[in-house]
Amino acid sequence: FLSHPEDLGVVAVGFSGGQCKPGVDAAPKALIEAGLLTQLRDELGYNLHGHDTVHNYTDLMPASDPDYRNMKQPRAVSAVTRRIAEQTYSHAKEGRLVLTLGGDHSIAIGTIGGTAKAIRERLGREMAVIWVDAHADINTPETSGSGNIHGMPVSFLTGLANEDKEEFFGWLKDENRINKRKLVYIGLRDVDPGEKRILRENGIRAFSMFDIDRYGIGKVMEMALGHIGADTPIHLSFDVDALDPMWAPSTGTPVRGGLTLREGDYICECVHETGSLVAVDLVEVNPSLAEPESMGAQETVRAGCSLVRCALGESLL
Ligand code: EXY
Ligand code: MN
Ligand code: MN
Ligand code: MN
Repeated sequence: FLSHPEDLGVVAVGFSGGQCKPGVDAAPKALIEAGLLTQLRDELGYNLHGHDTVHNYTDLMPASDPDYRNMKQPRAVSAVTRRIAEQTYSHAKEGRLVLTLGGDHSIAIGTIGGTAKAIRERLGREMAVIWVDAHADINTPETSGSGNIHGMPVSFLTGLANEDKEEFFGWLKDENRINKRKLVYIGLRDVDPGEKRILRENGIRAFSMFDIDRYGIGKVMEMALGHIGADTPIHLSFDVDALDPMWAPSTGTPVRGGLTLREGDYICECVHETGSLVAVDLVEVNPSLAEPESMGAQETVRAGCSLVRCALGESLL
């Protein structure tokens, strides 16, 4: 699905407005300083585009941003994700593979919104999304208990949440949205009651940690990719909190009982192996949340680098 599979469009997003803990905006810098982009260029052979800047979108920050429909910082998140959508769109429109380094998971409104539109225009196809996360991030503004938008991106992307006003995600159009039948979750273990109802009522395919324990990650990936169907462009949105805190402690909403690093890498390897990957997000690494002496921040950054390298083909022999 890529006309330039060796060309990688990089969007480094230093943004934390989808939740309340500072520090997740420092993740792209930490991942890059750990050598991620150098490895992608020198070891995996990608030509990088757009990798020289970490965007913080300060020009888009509103002077005041009161809650709207229970959403916190709605104008900032809407404006930033709108800009991100333009960035991922222009890479994907060129036929490049797109890598976005977050940032909190609200940014997926932009990353997916932009690639979905480009894939429609370039290939006339609906793309699938594999959402790897401890959480479902499918609250509507009304079902959310926290008001944090990083718990809502999937509801906006699937059209389950709607809003007409430009400054509150009204810029999202059908061309930016994804088909809920082509959405698959992996790794869920902390899903709000309202989200469970949404998943059930909409028949959304989800593989929880229960399924991974029951079937093993090999079978789960077979079923997940089977649901999407062969020959469908795939956007992989990987929240590092899908990993167990043993591997990724430095993240805003850690939940015990998660994926091993090896299971996370395996998910990424399987997606790479399809040959259908068009975009990858890595989000929710927050280097400032672990005790400095615990090395938790470095461990989490290292895990994040490993996931991205696996998604981009490191494991091929
Ligand atoms: N479901 C909770 C909420 O909506 O606030 C927690 C969401 C955490 C979201 C993290 C990024 O995956
Ligand atoms: Mn090329
Ligand atoms: Mn998430
Ligand atoms: Mn999460």
